[in-house]
Amino acid sequence: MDSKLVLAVDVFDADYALDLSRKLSDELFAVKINWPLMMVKGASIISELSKYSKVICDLKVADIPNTNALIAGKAAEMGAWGIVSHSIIGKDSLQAVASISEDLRVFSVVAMSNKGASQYIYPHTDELIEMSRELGVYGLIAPGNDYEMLSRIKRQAGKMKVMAPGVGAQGGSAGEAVRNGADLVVVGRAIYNADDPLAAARAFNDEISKVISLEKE
Ligand code: BMP
Repeated sequence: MDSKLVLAVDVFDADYALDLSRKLSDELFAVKINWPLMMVKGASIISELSKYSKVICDLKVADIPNTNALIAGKAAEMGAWGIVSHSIIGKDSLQAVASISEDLRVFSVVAMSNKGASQYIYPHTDELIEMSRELGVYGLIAPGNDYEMLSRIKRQAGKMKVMAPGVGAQGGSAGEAVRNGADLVVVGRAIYNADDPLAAARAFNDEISKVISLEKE
């Protein structure tokens, strides 16, 4: 299936993460792992999950270039399809991640879905997009619950893909996120905490498909 849905598997139970990724694989573009799962399972979870889906390592690397390169290098070695990096740390640090491997797509954080993002990141979003473009990154992280900011980022993204978390538990709607420019929609709790995660994932995909077909009309 040609899905735009990215499942955030922010759980501590690796068996549940693997089970969910296997059962939902047909509904997903990728699974996204973050520190909760990495902390209990280590980097081996990347290759385990890769059996079922593309894996995006949302480690939000935000360190000096050498440390960023060590982390991104390990993610690539374990088979990650993509990695999320902060960009506000500066060009040298983002470049260290971007130059690891052509097979490791970098998503650069240029805005976030939490309220506090408006304090320091939002005032620099336009510059961060420009810097990400210069470094040839694959994609940008934009808030799926702030449609004004999301569409502003999409307008400037050019070839870069826009991946939007903030949908479901954080109040954003998958349909509105896509209407406002999301190429990929991240959903975590609204799927992995659902009584029927497969049905929940299908419902998000239906919502997205409706918007896409309306846009085509
Ligand atoms: P949830 O759908 O349960 O709120 O999960 C969202 C996921 O996206 C989490 O992994 C979170 O760390 C991540 N995320 C986010 O919520 N907002 C951002 O701006 C960037 C993120 O990576």
